[in-house]
Amino acid sequence: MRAAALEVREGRAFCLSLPLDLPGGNVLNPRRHAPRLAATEIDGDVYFNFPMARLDPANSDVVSDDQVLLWCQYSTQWDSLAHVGAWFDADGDGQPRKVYYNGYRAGADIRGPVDYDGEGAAADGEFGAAALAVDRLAVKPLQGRGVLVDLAAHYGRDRKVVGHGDLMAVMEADGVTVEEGDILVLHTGFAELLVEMDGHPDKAVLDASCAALDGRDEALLKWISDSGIAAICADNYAVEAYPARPADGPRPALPLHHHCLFKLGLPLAELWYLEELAAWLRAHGRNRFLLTAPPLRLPGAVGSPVTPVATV
Ligand code: UVW
Repeated sequence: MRAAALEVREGRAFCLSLPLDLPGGNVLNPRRHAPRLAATEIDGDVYFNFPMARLDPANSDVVSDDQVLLWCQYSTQWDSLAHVGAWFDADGDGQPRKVYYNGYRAGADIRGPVDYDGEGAAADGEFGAAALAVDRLAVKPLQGRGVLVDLAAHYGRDRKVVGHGDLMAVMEADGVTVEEGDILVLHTGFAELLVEMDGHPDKAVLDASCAALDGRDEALLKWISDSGIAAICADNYAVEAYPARPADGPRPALPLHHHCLFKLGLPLAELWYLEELAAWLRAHGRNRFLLTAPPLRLPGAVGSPVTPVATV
């Protein structure tokens, strides 16, 4: 944390969030929708431009307040460790079970409304992650030294599945080093493309654009483990290329998520907006900054919107 604070030299801050109503529509991920805002109500009165004189003629106030239906991972977001688990023999009894990081169990700890495989369904009021929820990152709170790797500066907007060799080459060319505890931040240009699409994302163009990590590259996964980084944040859709490269036999569909969220306990963040920060860092020959990015302190949630702030 002290090392992160020492990166604050100019006292200038950058917002690393997209407007939370982007990408727009739901072609990027059909199960996620833009936030739906509405006014609050009480006793049939809508509290928007509400004249408080209706309660007492002497009142001069006018009040608006609102509510939101929020898909937690629609836009700029954190994925908690409760986001992706696996079938795994955590007890060593030869019986794979549905578990998450550190052996937390589907059903007992990560409580869903549907009993898919005998894990049990959450009773009323019990839904959500009783362990590993995203609010842990708010309580901590999530802050540290961000280190930006500017993949977009090297690959432009071409589709590029980035393996260990590619990442090392970009880092070496730009003089980037990461140390234990750093937060790796990957600029691919994907979020800028979304901004330009202005709420009407073209899935075919997005699928064929920008860099994404190769989750099937064992050397890359090993480097992530060995580097000791605390989290990976990217401006693209899933940090890793999805769908992943084909592989035979039983295997995770999201191999980088599996490695980071399930095996390492390393949170992932997606759809961050990095254009201005990346340009400023490049212009000033820097790649490190203080990153402050706590999610919502929303108990039980698996993911969360976030308004990350980089201070340089
Ligand atoms: C995918 O859905 C591919 O990734 P995530 O859930 O992490 O956004």
